[in-house]
Amino acid sequence: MTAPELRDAILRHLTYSLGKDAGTATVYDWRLALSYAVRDRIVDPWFASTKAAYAKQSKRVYYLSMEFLIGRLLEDAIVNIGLLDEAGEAMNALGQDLTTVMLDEPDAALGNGGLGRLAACFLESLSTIGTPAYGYGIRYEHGLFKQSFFEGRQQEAPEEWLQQVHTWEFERPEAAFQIGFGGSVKEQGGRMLWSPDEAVVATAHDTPIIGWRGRWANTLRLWEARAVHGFDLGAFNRGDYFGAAEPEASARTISRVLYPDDTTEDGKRLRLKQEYFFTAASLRDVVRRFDSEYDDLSLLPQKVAIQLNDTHPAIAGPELVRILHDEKGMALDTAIETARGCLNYTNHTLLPEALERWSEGLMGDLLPRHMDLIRKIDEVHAKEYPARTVAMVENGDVKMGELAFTMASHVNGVSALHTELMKETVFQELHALHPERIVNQTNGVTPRRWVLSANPRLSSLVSGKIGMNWVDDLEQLKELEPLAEDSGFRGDYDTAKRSNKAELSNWFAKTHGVKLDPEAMFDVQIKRIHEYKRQHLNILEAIALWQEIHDDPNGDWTPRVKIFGGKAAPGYYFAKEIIYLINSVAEVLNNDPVTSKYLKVVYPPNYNVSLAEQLIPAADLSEQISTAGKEASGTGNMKFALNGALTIGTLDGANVEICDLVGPDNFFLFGMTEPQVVARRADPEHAANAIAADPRLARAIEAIRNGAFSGGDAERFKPIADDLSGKDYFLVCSDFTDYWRAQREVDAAYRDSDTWTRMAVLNTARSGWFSSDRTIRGYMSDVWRASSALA
Ligand code: F58
Repeated sequence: MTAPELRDAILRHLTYSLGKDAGTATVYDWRLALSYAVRDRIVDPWFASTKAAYAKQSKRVYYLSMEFLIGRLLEDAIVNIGLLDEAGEAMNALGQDLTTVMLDEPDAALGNGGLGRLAACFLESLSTIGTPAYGYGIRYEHGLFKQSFFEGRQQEAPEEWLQQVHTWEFERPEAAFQIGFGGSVKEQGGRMLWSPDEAVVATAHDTPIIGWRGRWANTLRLWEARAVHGFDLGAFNRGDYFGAAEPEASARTISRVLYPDDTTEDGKRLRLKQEYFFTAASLRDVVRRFDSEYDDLSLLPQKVAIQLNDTHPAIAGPELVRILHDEKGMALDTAIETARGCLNYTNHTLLPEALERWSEGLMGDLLPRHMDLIRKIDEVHAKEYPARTVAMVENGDVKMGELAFTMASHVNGVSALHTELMKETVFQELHALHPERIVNQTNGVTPRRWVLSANPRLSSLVSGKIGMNWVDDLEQLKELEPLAEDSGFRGDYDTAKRSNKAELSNWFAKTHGVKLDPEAMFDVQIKRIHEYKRQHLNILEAIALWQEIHDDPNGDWTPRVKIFGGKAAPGYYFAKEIIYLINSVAEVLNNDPVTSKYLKVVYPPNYNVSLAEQLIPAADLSEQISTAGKEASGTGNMKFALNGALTIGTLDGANVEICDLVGPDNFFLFGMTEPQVVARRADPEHAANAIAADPRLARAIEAIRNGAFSGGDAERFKPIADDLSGKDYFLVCSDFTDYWRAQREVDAAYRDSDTWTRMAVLNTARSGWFSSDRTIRGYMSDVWRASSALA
């Protein structure tokens, strides 16, 4: 398609799809018109892909995930169909700026963090590779809350992405399933029959996901909950206007919000309903598609691979057994085997508080037949493995990890270290019984979004040297390695980074009124706020550095801007205290006439996918400082390394693999290893000892305690100071001294700009393995036994 053809297509949509005239069209109108014109180019390859998968009788991959953190889709689509230049020209010809129009798109935040973003990267890679696949999830009316700060504290407001027309989806009223809850189970003619006493309708909304070079497109199918009988006319005519609309409002609650607060009984019930709602609708769709092609259910595992993204869809085990056994009449043992043949499970965390458990009472009340089947599955397993001691139901709770594991062909970890720890900790016994089941698939990220689109300057520099094929095969970045010794290339690489930093500084000035010096080191920590991720270690180091600069204001300090980004779960008290502390420290440091030229702290609110796309290409230093053993993998760490930010990090999650690949000389490693963490924690005096041994640490904590960041109010940050000097479960104090040492090495390295750039180039050149294309190929060969449908 040429630019003039695209321009005409945009004008046609503006006129005939939107009923707008070019003279009065707003940026929103132009964005919609452009999106429709681009979408038109995706529909044909999408149909062709669907038909090819049927014609080839391909095995299909079904990725079940409560979260898809897709962000904006317009640029992805334009880039993947190769129309970026044409779109720029076409918009110019129409008197519009492409970037402005693309930035008008709301950021679809149907996820919390890494787990949801991983699902989005996987969808893009599946389409790029040409694997016939569907993503299945929930079409939340409200995605992750919008974060703002009021006097330094996090405020939450509802996210409203669907207030605008969502241009990428197609509603499929014909693809709808009734999903039941509650009721009872009776025997009828030798079969168990579940009669729910409540039902909602799941309606499908399809979004095509186009792969790189536009060769293949898969579907993201998101379910919306609707009432079976939407409107009670009788009630309305009796004057009960609210009552008349109640069935619809109540059904829609299920797809209303991402991750409802589950600290109350009602919240727990709603969350479990959401899980069953989307899992059941997806499985019915899978079985319907299978039935339309084959008439032998024993073929199911050959034709269907289902990936459970964490335990949120783990009810898929009993649900598939219910369909096969209760509905299709398969013998129970065979049904369990067949279901297991299709199912696989990815674990994303070892934190005990994050492992899902549902009370037997709630499960039995909401899903009585599933509760029976869970007990049956456990019995069958126990009979087969009499040595087993860990039961699926413990102290009145159903353990979803055990259920998912027992019903899966493969269980995977998301980094090498995490996978080994899974074997040693949460799944120790199950692993001993099923030593082949746990496999590793280290996470990856899509290079189309995270390098090509997000960092055009670096991308064109790379393509100018090694051609464009790195976008298809990221390990080709290795060819850049010799260029690390080429001063001309290093100069260009440095220029690209500086330009990204200057652009970010301008954005900060415009949107937040802060001036950042692009010559300063941009030190970035962006991720959910969590104690194990240790944003408080980072801010503690900032405090200690601020104090040290005050001691020697004429010293030779390396200017730095610490950039934080991330949201805290609304009910996570301590994480919110950390946010408050960071903002309060920022207030003091940024207004300090002595130190602020050397050290600033900024925390733009509402960190999301789009902000990550801006921050990562401009980062010099990537903070990956979790307590060893706690971060399952990380994916931000990979995005930073690819974009030439050096990592300061612990031996945790995929940091281990990053450090291995880029080389320890190009990575600022610090802190205890996982076994050292376990040993240190056993000493109840660990924090006190660490503080006694490091006066710098003692002084920084003392400043928090005595009100230096709270206008003298010693009460305000007492909980943080007390935690640090008391329990300090995540060992901030014990790792502080080595973190400080590593940070000073960072300072020294940054002052030698040429050496720094050399290290950065090597990070880019050696991080190609972290493409999600590689990860998906790993799942295809080791887990799904699926292949690409592209010849
Ligand atoms: C993340 N988990 C891991 N969970 O923390 C991270 O190390 C890993 O790289 C990533 O998964 C992908 O494997 C994560 O993001 C969640 O967001 C939960 C979702 C359900 C509610 C609680 C948070």
